[in-house]
Amino acid sequence: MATTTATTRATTELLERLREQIVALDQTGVEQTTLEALAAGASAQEIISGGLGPGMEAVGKRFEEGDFFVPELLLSARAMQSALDLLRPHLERSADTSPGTIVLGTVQGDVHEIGKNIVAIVLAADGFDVHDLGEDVPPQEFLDKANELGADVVGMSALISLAVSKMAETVAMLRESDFKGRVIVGGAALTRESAEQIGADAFAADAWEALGNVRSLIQEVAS
Ligand code: B12
Repeated sequence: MATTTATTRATTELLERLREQIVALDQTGVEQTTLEALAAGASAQEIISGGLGPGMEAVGKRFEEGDFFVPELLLSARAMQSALDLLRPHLERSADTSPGTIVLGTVQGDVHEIGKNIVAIVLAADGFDVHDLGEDVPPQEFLDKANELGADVVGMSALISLAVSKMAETVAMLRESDFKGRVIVGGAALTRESAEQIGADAFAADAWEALGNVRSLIQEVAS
């Protein structure tokens, strides 16, 4: 019991340090602390949800307040991305057969990719066949890939408000086509309400909610 408490305290401190190091744009520190947190028994999910993610939120706040500019955003994103590379092997594929095919991307006009990349890693770790189209993806590309692969689910990310209209356009194009699957959306520019308004089947606030929702959507498609 005493050991568990000590481990939890160590993890909490490491996650706090990770948040600070993201804001300090300290890539080497972020990498070291990520490895330390894994060694201390923290899961990849805890490290992302409790350390890296909140660190990026704090960076966003600094940007809003005028303390940070685009170069700082880029440096924080680079630190986050290299931590994700370290975590990837700890979210290894858990199934031999794929429960479904997902086409994923950030919509046209938006280059934010980190959140979408986390969703891709988490879904792939659960065995899904994930086709990541990258960022700034035009509606037609989502449509072509989804139909070519007979995708079960199309997942789209948007972080800038201006890109939400492109997402709506993509959903409309998918609905008008032969696409028989479901659509899930996410990213800081969306809410549950706006996701519904643009005609998506589901919304997720983070990658783990995305996983649960994708599983349910796939069941719907299969039945
Ligand atoms: C890092 C960053 C950048 C980096 C991105 C680097 C990269 N390679 O991705 C760079 C420097 C490129 C950048 C550029 C810009 N940015 Co920026 N950026 C950010 C910042 C600080 C963090 C984003 C991030 O990575 N968050 C961490 C991840 C883990 O969180 P997440 O993306 O929300 O993802 C989670 C969930 O949302 C969900 N999710 C995400 N995608 C999906 C998809 C699906 C299918 C599902 C189910 C779930 C899901 O799961 C994820 C994991 O749990 C945000 C601030 C913020 N609070 O979001 C601003 C922010 C998004 N940026 C902003 C702006 C304004 C810009 C610029 C216009 C700045 C400029 N003047 O040039 C440009 C836009 C360029 C463009 N056309 O896209 C604004 C957007 C405002 C708005 N509402 O429109 C924000 C909100 C900052 C702010 N507070 O003003 N940015």
